[in-house]
Amino acid sequence: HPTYEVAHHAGKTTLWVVFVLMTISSAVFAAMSWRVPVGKRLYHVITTLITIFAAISYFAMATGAGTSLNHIVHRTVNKHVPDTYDEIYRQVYWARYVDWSLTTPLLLLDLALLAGLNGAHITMAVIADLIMILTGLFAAFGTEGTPQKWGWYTIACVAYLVVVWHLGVNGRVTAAAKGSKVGKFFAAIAGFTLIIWTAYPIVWGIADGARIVSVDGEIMAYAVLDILAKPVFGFWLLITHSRMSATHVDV
Ligand code: RET
Repeated sequence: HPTYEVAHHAGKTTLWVVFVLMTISSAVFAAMSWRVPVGKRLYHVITTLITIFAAISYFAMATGAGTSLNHIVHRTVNKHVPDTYDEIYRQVYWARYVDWSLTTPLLLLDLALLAGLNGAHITMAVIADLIMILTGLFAAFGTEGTPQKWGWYTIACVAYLVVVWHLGVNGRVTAAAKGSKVGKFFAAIAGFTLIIWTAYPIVWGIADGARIVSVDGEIMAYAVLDILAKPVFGFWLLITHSRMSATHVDV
């Protein structure tokens, strides 16, 4: 008798709510971009695309697409009786990884432009980020009880550290060189990003990984994080950009 770990009413409702919030945010960001000259719209364009991609991905998930059942055979070893096997099917929303593979590089680009990071650092950060998301996807479908699942997860965490290194360490230095206002703003918004982003592998570990949290719980946790990482981050960046001329980029 296999067990099914799938989304129920609370999870599905949450997906629709986030779809609506991402759509509204996209419209507001687009409207904000029309109020500034084209030459000052780079952050607006990047930030609007981020919430548009998220809205598309949430539409897919809310309508029951972008998901598949991961087949798990869980072995319990007991030396006094024969081993027992539990068969589990857990819903994995792979649409998230499609979303993240497009939106996390764009979020990094926002931060990299703000910091004035050079091309070498931007390329390394974006590619390490892509490796993190793709190996995270492999982890999500990796076979339990073999080194696959947590092996991929470990590789993804190493890639994440590379991202943190480029943005957190090098970005801080170049941002501070743009003046103390930009330096302080970068430290604040990059610090916020670091906290939010670090919560993703933790949620993954206890929900997808260890399966301690239900699929509904997982949907709600990612919903809160996605709203902080995209719309809240975006409003903070665009409003500060409009008030702080030193954040301007000539690209
Ligand atoms: C995974 C699992 C493997 C280990 C690591 C992960 C990191 C994911 C991150 C995701 C960030 C997503 C954002 C979405 C925006 O809405 C893939 C969960 C390290 C950092 C910011």
